[in-house]
Amino acid sequence: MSGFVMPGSLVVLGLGASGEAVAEWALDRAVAGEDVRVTVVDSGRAEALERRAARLVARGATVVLGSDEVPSADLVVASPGIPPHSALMRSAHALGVPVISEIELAYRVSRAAWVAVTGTNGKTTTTALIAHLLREAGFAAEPCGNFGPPAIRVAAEAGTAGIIVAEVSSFQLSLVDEFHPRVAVLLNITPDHLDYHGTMEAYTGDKARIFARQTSSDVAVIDVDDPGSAALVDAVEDLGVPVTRVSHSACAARCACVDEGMLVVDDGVTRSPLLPVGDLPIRGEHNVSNALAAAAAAVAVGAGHEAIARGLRGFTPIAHRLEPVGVVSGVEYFNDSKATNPDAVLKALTAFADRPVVLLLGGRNKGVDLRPLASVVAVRAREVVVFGEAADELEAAFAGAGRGVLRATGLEEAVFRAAEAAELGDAVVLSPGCTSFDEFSDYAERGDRFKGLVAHLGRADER
Ligand code: UMA
Repeated sequence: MSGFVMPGSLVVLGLGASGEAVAEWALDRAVAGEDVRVTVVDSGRAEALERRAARLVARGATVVLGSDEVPSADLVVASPGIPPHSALMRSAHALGVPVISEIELAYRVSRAAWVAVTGTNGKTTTTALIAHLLREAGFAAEPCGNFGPPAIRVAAEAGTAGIIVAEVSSFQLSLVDEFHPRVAVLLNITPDHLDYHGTMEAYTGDKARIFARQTSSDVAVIDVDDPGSAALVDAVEDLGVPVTRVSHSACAARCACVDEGMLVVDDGVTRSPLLPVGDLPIRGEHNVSNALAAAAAAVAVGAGHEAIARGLRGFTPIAHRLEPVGVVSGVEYFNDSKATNPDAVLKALTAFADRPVVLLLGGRNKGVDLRPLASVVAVRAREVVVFGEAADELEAAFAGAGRGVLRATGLEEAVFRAAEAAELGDAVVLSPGCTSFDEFSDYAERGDRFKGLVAHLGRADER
């Protein structure tokens, strides 16, 4: 425990995965004899919330649903999805007590070293990959955070020899204070979550907080091919933090780059080729960047080059990120449901330079201008099917780019329209560029539904 003192009264904002984990952790501490009273407040009233609330109440918590009033507390821990200007968050700040994110709480509670990964896209793959590479090198590394189990669950259990590898979102970073990762990775910054942060400046500012407490004993890994993240290098170096640059172009000391077709890491002393780009099991140019960043982070922790190369070769792509889900009538289907912003879609398209794509775009827009996406996709995709709440906006954006689209109401109809439009050898890619919340509870449910629909097409094809 890094000197964390349990507050007498703790209020948790939001009863989703994050809030539930914080409340359970605090209740466990109460059972262990610590003096803490736990209250959870959620603005919603859904049935799933009632069930979750009943479980916590049975363990001694107070749960208030359907309210934006935060009762007095010594410490408030906010779920990441609660917007800064929401009534609930305003009420919490009005108390005048510390309001922190779950990731900040997990950091304060833990005794392990942290590797933290942020960026608009690629966080999950890179986080999973770093944990995989570190395990391959013999470290006790645990992935958690925005992806995987909530960080508080993992942090509370990890010992001093453990390494916590956390995917951290801008939402989680917006409420950190002491958070101080030994290795901090920034992959890219492109427009996303503007409905939450308001402006790109605010979004970038929250992402940059990952470096705020780092010192000359730490390492920052920053992708310099992405203009949004490259713009922060000078400020991080001004803090005295050594920066490992990530790039597709050959670079000098302290970098992870592609040099003559090989992934190379250079720690400032030794330059080590790892493996040919073509041997990576994950597709697309963005995954080359993710692999380089992961390798640089693993080097910074102390992993050996052989273990890193072995780990990169043996990594299994994760679900909902350009996940191959089957071939029906000579057409291959890919589930990229986690692509919820335009940049993620553009990155996904780089994986299909070798064949025509039928692209499924739609869902709920996060306040982002979709027109630049339409102008690129209009040229790149054989066919585009738009669906969901953003369908009108997408159709108009494509009309502006001089191109028609196919329309569908929801995902199911979109899949069937894509199957009709696809030709032998095409790839049908669900890379929606929007959130799933108009039709599903999250991107995973949307991706699973997509996989089910493709399996159904496959069965129909066999008959
Ligand atoms: N709520 C309120 N008042 C509000 C807004 C929300 O009470 O004004 C309540 C809702 O009624 C709901 C709860 O807050 O009951 C939901 O909290 P949440 O949105 O923080 O969701 P969790 O289930 O706790 O999941 C969060 C992350 N969600 C978000 O950041 C939106 C999960 O990341 C993360 O896996 C989980 O904590 C565990 O750490 C998901 C995500 O979409 C995958 N992340 C974004 C992304 O990747 O783009 C950042």
